[in-house]
Amino acid sequence: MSINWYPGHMVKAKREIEKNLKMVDMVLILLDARAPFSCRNIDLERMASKKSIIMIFSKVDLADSSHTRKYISRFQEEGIPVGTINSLNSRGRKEVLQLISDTFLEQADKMRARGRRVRAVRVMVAGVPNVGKSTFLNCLVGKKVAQTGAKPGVTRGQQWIRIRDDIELMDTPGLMWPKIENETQGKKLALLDIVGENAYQEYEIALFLLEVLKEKNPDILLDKLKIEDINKHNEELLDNISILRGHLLKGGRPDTAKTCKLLLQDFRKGKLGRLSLD
Ligand SMILES: Nc1nc2c(ncn2[C@@H]2O[C@H](COP(=O)(O)OP(=O)(O)OP(=O)(O)O)[C@@H](O)[C@H]2O)c(=O)[nH]1
Ligand SMILES: [Mg+2]
Repeated sequence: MSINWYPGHMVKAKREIEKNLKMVDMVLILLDARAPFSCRNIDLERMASKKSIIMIFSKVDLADSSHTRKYISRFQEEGIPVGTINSLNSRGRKEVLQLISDTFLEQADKMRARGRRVRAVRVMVAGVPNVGKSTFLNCLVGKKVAQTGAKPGVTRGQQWIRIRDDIELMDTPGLMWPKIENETQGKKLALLDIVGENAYQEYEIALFLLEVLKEKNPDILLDKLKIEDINKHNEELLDNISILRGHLLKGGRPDTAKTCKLLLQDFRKGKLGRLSLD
């Protein structure tokens, strides 16, 4: 199965970002902390290369902390300023704001050197679908602003939200198109609910999840999913889970479709525990 997802509105998303880039000093790219490399889009990074770029791992509460630390080092080795946030409880908010102003310092110095007045840094938040852009924006602003932005048919000027004296945010986050380079990455993005559900089959993605669990965190299979023997084919494990959870069709056959759906849901809500994919 190859996951190929690039619906029409992603073309529009790209154009929108191109247009909005002209108005900002900095692009803050949100990446899912569970798979930050898979969420990256080199095309966007190229488009934004004349601006400052910082990357923030979202949903850090759902990721495995030891992996998060490793991913952070790898981004830093590339010279990318990086931070983390849990937008649901605002943990990391202060650090993100500090990272924004620190990153802008160099640009501000250049402005000063050219005799220009240094104004507040203008930041656009961008990220793939469902990565947490709206929640993040609301968290930074401290009240609900996102969601109200997208009104089809209503054209209006860009709004800026002042977060601090030195930071202004574009009120609508940029929808970034996922760039899928290979099958595994596509499956990760499907698992994270980043590609639309019409691009994959839940069965395949549930099998992929079981494979990842076997490899990275068998304790989840043993303790959370109560599987006794994990050394079986994934298809068989799935049947075991159906039976354990009582997902059965008439005649007692496992209701695989139901199990897949609920398994994916549980993972996405963090009910299986913290898990990193990259
Ligand atoms: N656990 C956890 N969930 C989060 C976090 N941030 C966002 N979410 C959840 O992720 C889901 C998507 O969040 P949104 O803010 O709507 O994401 P978005 O990027 O704006 O999505 P689109 O506008 O559809 O592209 C929601 O269910 C949020 O509650 C976080 O830091 N931790
Ligand atoms: Mg949104």
